[in-house]
Amino acid sequence: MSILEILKYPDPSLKTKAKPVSRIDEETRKLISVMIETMYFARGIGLAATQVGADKRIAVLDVPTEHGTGVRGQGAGENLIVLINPEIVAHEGETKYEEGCLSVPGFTADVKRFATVVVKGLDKNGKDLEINAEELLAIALQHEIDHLDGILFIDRLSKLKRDIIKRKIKKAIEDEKKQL
Ligand code: QAP
Ligand code: CO
Repeated sequence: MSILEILKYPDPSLKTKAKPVSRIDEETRKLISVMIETMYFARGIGLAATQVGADKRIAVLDVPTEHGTGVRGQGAGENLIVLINPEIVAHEGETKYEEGCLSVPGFTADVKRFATVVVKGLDKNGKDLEINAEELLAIALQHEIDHLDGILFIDRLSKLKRDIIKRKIKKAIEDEKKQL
């Protein structure tokens, strides 16, 4: 078991645009396995390498769905997805969902996203992967790909809402410091 620290807003490393993985070597495989352990330990449904300070385009997700993800046999969890170098290649519609993030603990906000996405990438073995996603999985994929581009869900809010939530988060961090 190996758990990594999850970086929290306003850590500047969260703004990093992560670099594509060119080779799935031992180091990449190790990173993937600790990311999966870290996501489950933190009770998250998605985690991007950027959130653990790794400059690589890797995301892990385990989104609960009624019908499953359509991507099976990848790992331990029925819905576990390991995505390397993911890209949105098609999208449709628009939806709004109250998102949270392990890097912005305790805060949520309504974020506008594409309703459906087609995401291409590689699985943990370097095999081509294409995911047709809707509902929560579509949202989670967009949220995680954003992380790999250095974007947090709060960056997707209107300037007014963003400024309000950023002020609240900074206030909460200050209050937490005073408690010590
Ligand atoms: C990304 O988010 C996501 O504030 C994954 O106190 C977000 O796992 C996918 C979490 C929205 C789909 C929709 C957040 C846990 C977990 C918190 C997460 C918290 C504890 C967030
Ligand atoms: Co997040």
